[in-house]
Amino acid sequence: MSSSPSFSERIHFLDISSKLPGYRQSWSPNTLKTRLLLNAKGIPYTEQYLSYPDIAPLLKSYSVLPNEERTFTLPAIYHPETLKDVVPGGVIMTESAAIAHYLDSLYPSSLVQAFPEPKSESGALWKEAEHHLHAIQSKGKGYRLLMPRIPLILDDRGSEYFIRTRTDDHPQHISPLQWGSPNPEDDWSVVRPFVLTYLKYYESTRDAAVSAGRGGQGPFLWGDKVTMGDIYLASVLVWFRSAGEEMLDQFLAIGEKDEPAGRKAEGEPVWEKSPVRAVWDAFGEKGWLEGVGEPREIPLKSA
Ligand SMILES: N[C@@H](CCC(=O)N[C@@H](CS)C(=O)NCC(=O)O)C(=O)O
Repeated sequence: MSSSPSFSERIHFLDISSKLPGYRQSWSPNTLKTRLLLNAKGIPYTEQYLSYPDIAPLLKSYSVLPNEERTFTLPAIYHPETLKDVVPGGVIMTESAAIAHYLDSLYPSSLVQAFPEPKSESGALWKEAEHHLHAIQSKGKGYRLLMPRIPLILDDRGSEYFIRTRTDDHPQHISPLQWGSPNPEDDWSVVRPFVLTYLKYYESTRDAAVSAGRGGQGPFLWGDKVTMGDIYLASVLVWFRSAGEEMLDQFLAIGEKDEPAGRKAEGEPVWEKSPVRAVWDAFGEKGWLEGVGEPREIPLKSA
C-alpha cells in the first residue's frame, strides 16, 4: 500500500461511540486494538463512530457475517480497494486479530508489526498475553469494576442497548450497573493477585526476549519491539482510564513501592515502576494513545 492514499482510499476504521471528549471518545478494549495499531504503524486513516444499536444494521448491509455467538462486533475496517476477494461482502473486515494480520500484510515495511517474524512465535506470544489479560477480567472479576461504569460513558442509545443486552445475558438477569461490590476495594482485592501474576509474566517474558535477542532493551514483551500483546495491554489500560482516571491510577500502582500500604501483602514483589506502567508511558511518549483518523461516514448500503 502506498503510504499516502487519497482520502476516499484510506482505511476507514469503525469504532464504538461514547460521550467522552476528543480522542478519548475511543474507549473499547477491542476497538482500541485496531486504533492503536493504526497509530503505531503511522497509517493515515478515516474513522466513524457508531452507537451500539447501529453496529449490526450497518455491518449486515455490507454482507458481513456475524461471529460464532451470532453477534456483529467492532472493530471493523472498511476498505473496498483491497478487501474485494478477502472477506464475505468484499468491503468490511471485522475481528481485531484478523485486522492486525491484514494490516501487517498491507504494510509489510512498517516498523511496527503486530505479528513480526517468526510469526509462529509472535502468534503464540499474543495468545499467551491475551490469556493473562482475560484472566484479570474473568477469574479476577475485573468486569465488576469496569462494567458498571460503561453505561455511564456511552451515548444514550448505546447505554440503553448495553444495559438491556448485558442484563439479558446475565444468568440472573442483573443489570451491569449492579455488578460491582458495594465497596470497590473488595473487587480490587480479587483483581490484584491476577494483575501481580501478569506483571511477573510481563517482566520475565520481556527479560527472556531481550536475552534471546528478540528485541533490544525496552518495556515491551519483546523488549523495544512492540507487538499485539502490548497493543492489547495499552487498549485495556485506556479502557480503565475511560471508566475513571482513578481506576487507571489504581491499576498502574499495583505492585509498586508506593502503592498504599493497606493493599499490599507481606513478601510480595515490589517494583520501583510497574512493568505495565512502563508500557503505558511508552505508548504515551510515542503519541499513539492520541491518534485519530479524519471523520468520514459510510452510509447503510441499500439492498
Ligand atoms: N474478538 C473480537 C471481539 C469484538 C467485540 O466483542 N466487540 C464488542 C465491543 S467491545 C461489540 O462490538 N459488541 C457488539 C454488541 O454487543 O452488540 C475482536 O477482538 O474484534
